[in-house]
Amino acid sequence: MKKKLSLTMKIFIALGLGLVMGLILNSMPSGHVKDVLLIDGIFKLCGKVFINAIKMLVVPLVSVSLICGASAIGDVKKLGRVGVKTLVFYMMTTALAISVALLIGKFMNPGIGLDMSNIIKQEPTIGQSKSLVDVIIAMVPTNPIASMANGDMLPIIVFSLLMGISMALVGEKAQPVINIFESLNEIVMKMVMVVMEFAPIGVFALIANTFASVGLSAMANLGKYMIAVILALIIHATCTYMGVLTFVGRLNPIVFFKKFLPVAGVAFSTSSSNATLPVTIEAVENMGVSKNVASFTLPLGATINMDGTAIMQGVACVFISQVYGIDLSLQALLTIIATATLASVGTAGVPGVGMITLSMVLQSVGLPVEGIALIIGIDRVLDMSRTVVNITGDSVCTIVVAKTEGEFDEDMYYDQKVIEEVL
Ligand code: DAS
Repeated sequence: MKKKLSLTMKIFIALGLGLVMGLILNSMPSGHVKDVLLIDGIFKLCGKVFINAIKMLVVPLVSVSLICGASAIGDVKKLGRVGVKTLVFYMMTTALAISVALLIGKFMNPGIGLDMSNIIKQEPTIGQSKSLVDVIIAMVPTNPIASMANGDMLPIIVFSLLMGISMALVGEKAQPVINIFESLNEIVMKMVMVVMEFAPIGVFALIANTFASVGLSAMANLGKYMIAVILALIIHATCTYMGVLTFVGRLNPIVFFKKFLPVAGVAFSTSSSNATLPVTIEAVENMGVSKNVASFTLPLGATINMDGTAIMQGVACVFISQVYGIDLSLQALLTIIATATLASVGTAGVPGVGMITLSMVLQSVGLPVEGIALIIGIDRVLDMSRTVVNITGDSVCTIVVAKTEGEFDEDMYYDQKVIEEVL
């Protein structure tokens, strides 16, 4: 029976065909077929429709998933000490992840040399005309519906978090509404998957259009972008997580990484934290974490903790700002850190979700969402890599929190078989 091509394979094929088509068009002289029928016609139509579909999902995805996420963790009393510790750990490592990404992006300058500013000029709305006080005031919406209608992401995040936490604090009486939002969250996740099914068409059109305009020169910049993301992922996974295991957990990190390899393989191949969750829970319990901690903190992490995704978003913001010739002020960088950290709170771990929340982070600092067209073609490879970092962060935080709570069997972590192999 003919094996169905996976979406990942279809996107890779679309990427290759779009690249070839774009380079052929770039080498051709201007003409009616090239410019009107293809570039301004078919490719622009398919590319813009796909980008619009991604932008269409931002407000429902972020607001519904944040309300669900916050209602699940909102009642601090119910959450307990373990939950609060885990939450603090997750938020801190995500903020650190995106800071590392912004530094690597500023150091490598992946977007310098590729000028797309003639295609679109958009000044960032944050950090240029507003003081930090104004930015913070603007985060609290006077009319949340208007904020949703205008796609003002920071006020939407604040309102959604407050609503979710309030639902948790109301308790039983809010349960019918919580159930509705949980159903809505499933529906929105399905909408993400439906839109991502059209990714091959969108990627082909966007890549063909981009390379028809800028030619091979974009290859070097996209290569630098990929290297910057992967470098930041490696730095975060090794320095941050090894440091946390060594200095906070007082554990040998090599043992962890050795035992975690099979889980990393599942995450890489599925590009989904949610799909990897059963394997993650089993591996972490085999490393000595008690079932009741692992079965709470890991599903929580698969939803609210996405260090790898935050890293991609940090580098992508720098890349897109450079490509469009837009300087990011310190306030814009701080807004990116806040938005990407908060945005990851409710976003479930499914393939491609990072691209959708990226459009939200871009909007929060007024960067052109159209910049996604440049990187969406290669995003699948990066999605596989960053999903590995996402679940690694969940697991490292879980182990350290379990150890500080006395819910950890160190003998299981250092079981003899592993020591002989590793040390
Ligand atoms: N694929 C997502 C995950 O499962 C991450 C992302 O899309 O950025 O964690």
